[in-house]
Amino acid sequence: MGYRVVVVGATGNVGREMLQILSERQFPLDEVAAVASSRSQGDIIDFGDSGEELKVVNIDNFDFTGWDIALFAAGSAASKAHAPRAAAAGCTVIDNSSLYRMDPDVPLIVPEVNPEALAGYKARNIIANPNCSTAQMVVALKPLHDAAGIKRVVVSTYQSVSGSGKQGMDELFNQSRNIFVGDSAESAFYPKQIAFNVIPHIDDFLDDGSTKEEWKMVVETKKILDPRIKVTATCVRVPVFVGHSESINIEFEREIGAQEAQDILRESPGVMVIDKREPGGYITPVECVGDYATFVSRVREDPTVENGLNLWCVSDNLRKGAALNAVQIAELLGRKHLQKG
Ligand code: 11C
Repeated sequence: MGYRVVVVGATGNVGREMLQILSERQFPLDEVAAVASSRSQGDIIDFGDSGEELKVVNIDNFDFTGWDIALFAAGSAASKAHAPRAAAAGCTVIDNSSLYRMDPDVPLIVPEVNPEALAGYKARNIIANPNCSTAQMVVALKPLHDAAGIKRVVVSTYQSVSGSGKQGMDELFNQSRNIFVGDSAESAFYPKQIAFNVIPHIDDFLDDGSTKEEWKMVVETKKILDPRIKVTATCVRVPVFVGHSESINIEFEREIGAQEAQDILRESPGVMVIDKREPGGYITPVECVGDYATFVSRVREDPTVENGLNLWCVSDNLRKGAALNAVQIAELLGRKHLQKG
């Protein structure tokens, strides 16, 4: 006996990836529903590579009664409108939006990092999935924190356009082509030109001059990993289609060498170390697309602070940063709390 699973936002970048990952990981399913806004009602979409097709159902008419798990990937407004009624109908919500992440009654889970926090999910019957840039960073930080105690993290991100959805991907594609053939480089979606450029601005500005994306990395890392860790972030959009990269500087309580950190990371769940210290002996975003791992390269000591390390971290933002993490939460939920059969 399997689960009845709903994917909300099934026609978007992350929703499609959720269907693909449910199918490729052979999640034990009795039934899967593809749900989206009225605009997509009746569309036929693939259930991953399974060969099965799904007819998209309008979220406004969808009754969550009798469904076990809903993976929401339709943005905060849709989560606000529909997640509470799904949860109240007995369908456990795993929400990919930022809406519930900092709610003290909603666990914010990365299965490799804080699976024990899932125990509190029944308070609201909602579980939150972190921001993509946070998810990959905490997977790399957790084993190092266990080994030497992280005091402070300084992170700069290089985030792909797929993080901002299809419109971002379309703008990078069209603008690159237009510039190449000598047409206008006008931006309609991003605040500045994204093709052949970088933009130090993701999400809204806050009063202190940081952006909401940077704030999310700070508060989500504290909630998932350890509230004592100090984090400061600069988040930058780069002209890459898929794959977020991060340059991370870490200050530890105790001494930890680069070799020791590499050895620890090699043994850690969800991490893949590629660090040959030669041309090409590191990972770049194009190589991580379609993969489950959080890749770590360029591990080296930072002699400018006591017990400091630098590393480079890359992951598929649509997978570990979103859809894969959500499906892993569903798997954990099934194993620990919603056993079937
Ligand atoms: C980006 N990290 O790359 C964002 C996308 O809070 O879930 C995910 C936003 C979020 O633009």
